[in-house]
Amino acid sequence: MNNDAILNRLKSQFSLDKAYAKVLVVGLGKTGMSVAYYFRQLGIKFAVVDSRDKPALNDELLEKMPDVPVFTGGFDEQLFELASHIVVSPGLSMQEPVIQQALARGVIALSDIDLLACSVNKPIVAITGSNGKSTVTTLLGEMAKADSVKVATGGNLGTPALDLISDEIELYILELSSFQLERTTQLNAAVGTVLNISEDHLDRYSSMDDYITQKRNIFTGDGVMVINADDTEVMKMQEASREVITFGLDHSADYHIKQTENGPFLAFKEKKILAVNELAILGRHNQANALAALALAKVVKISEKAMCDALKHYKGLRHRMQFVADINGVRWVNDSKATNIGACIAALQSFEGKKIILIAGGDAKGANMSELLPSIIEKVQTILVIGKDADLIKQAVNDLVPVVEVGTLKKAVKKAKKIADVGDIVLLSPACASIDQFENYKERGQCFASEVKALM
Ligand code: UMA
Ligand code: ADP
Repeated sequence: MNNDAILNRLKSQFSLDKAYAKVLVVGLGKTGMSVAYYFRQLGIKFAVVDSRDKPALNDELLEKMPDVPVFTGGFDEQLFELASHIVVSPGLSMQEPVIQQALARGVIALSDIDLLACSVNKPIVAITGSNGKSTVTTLLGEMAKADSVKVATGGNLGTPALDLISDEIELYILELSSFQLERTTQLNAAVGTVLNISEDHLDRYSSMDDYITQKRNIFTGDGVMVINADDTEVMKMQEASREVITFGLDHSADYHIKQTENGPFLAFKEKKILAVNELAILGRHNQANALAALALAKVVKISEKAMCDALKHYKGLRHRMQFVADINGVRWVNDSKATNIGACIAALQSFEGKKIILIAGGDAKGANMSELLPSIIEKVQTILVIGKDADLIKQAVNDLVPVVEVGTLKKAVKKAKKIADVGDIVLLSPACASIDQFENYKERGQCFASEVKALM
């Protein structure tokens, strides 16, 4: 789309008139920087504010746009009082008092995702859920590439949505977090999905209902809804006036697993698509992810051959159920991205028997750890707990399975080495965020992998 067309849309959808708008970009991380480039390209004036003394991308902004006013080290109320529009980064809660006061005064809040939706006229696929977002986003991206579609994938995945915009792109695939969705009002994706709902980010939301309400925003508009038939909360999101496609492992669904004499198949209604044993990604939860990706791909008209090619080759992302090493018959698996309970349960359920030595703990983000208990009792022989909320896991397990408080990941690896026997699996699947002890889940996963490799 050309700049004039985008400016017209911004004016009609958000009353954002280049001549009069006083835009405040709130937050100077990756998102804030992408918003700055976007407004600069459209010739819209703006200021930037960040509560941190030295925000992540301050130097880049100063270098690339030295004329842009930047305010750091706090949120000055007066600055917000001058604004007609605010674009708030996902890392910031919309409950910040200055933001709430601005909204009460009638300031218009929009997100980078709203801006993207205003600025492209190619289909957008929008993917959210408590778990599986990155896997489904990248898998669908591989399906599109296998069909020679010029595709851009990003959002919460890493590349900010606005940095994806290019005239060449034929399809946008966005991974969206509840933080991004909570401030997005005009998405209107061609197709959207909520993959699943389990407890997460309860340090940011007042209740599960609040969290679920934000997730539901993915369906704003009139696009096709891809719904997980196994998830009662997601099932409730269906709208009678909309086209709905379902997927599920346990309940009747359009995309499901069909048992045949040649084994289980991914199937659409009666039609077999691909044998489950041809999937390159492993674990039952990944069968659900594959079904969701098939449903989304069908809506955006990706050929079935391309879908199957991708499913046969896509091996998944790092730090998600990643095999690290087999040392003297003990398998070590890195699932550092399991930052909530649902992901940890999925990991535990991916293994047969009761052979897992589980390394878990970190920042529980307000979650109730006792939900892990049934899977722990079924699958885990010993738990090594680490991090800030180690005690929450210990209390939840209540001696029903041996728990050892090791404190750090390095110590956990050493302890696991001592107690593991041939045939055991040492699984890092923390059910918690990493930020109490690491920069992020990647650093945690790398630490695990290097400690394990040092044992070889
Ligand atoms: N912050 C301040 N003051 C500010 C602005 C930010 O203290 O004025 C803090 C935030 O509280 C947060 C950090 O700075 O701790 C980063 O926040 P941000 O909004 O500036 O982050 P960005 O660099 O813009 O990255 C964001 C997403 N980050 C978050 O949602 C926290 C990235 O998702 C996303 O990849 C990126 O936009 C591009 O779309 C990361 C993430 O952790 C991977 N997501 C959460 C998750 O997956 O669980 C939701
Ligand atoms: P997200 O982007 O939503 O965090 P990822 O694909 O990065 O999702 O996976 C995060 C964690 O969730 C990993 O531990 C992974 O094994 C697990 N996971 C992936 N898909 C599912 C699913 N459908 N249900 C439960 N857990 C899942």
